[in-house]
Amino acid sequence: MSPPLLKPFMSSPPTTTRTESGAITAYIGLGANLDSTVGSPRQTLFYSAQRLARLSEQGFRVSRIYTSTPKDCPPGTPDFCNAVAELHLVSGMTPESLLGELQSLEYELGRVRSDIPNEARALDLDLLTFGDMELLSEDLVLPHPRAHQRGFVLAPLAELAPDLVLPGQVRSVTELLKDLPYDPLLLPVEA
Ligand code: PH2
Ligand code: MG
Ligand code: MG
Repeated sequence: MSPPLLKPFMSSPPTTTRTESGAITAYIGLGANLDSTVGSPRQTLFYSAQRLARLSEQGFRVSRIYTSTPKDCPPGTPDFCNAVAELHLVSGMTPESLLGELQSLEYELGRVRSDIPNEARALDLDLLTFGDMELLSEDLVLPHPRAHQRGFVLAPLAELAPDLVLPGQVRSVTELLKDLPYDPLLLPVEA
């Protein structure tokens, strides 16, 4: 019998800074502009936040829900609801495993993948940051490559972490937000 094949050498995975308690903080962007299996975009974001809270092992925060004008979307795209959630991960969760969780939840709530870029969707869950990790792989780019240019990400993110400097940026999310073009729709939804 030939000896078992040796596993190919794997370089150690990228590490990221943990908070004092040992947790990694991840921010997730939530977006919806079609009804899902649980209801309207607002109901979908509310429900999704509750589901995301289960993945967070040390506290959980979510921003208010904002309305926002569709950015880089096909003509006629409905307005969006957006929010950002903050998770603290202590176990062996990796960016890839977290991404898998986000994609399963999108699918469960009725997300249908299409080839049309930025088509209307029941739920979009984007991994914005995973600690201070910078990653460029086929499946995942960290931080999210357009997070720093998008008001619908920065406004809810600034509620949770106004002084956060996204990896690779020099200005805080609050400073970045100030310089973006005005979006009259970008407002928190009344409770
Ligand atoms: N998501 C996109 C593209 N454009 N525009 C708004 N306002 N909100 C989004 O969540 C959004 C978008 C791609 O995922
Ligand atoms: Mg997105
Ligand atoms: Mg997405």
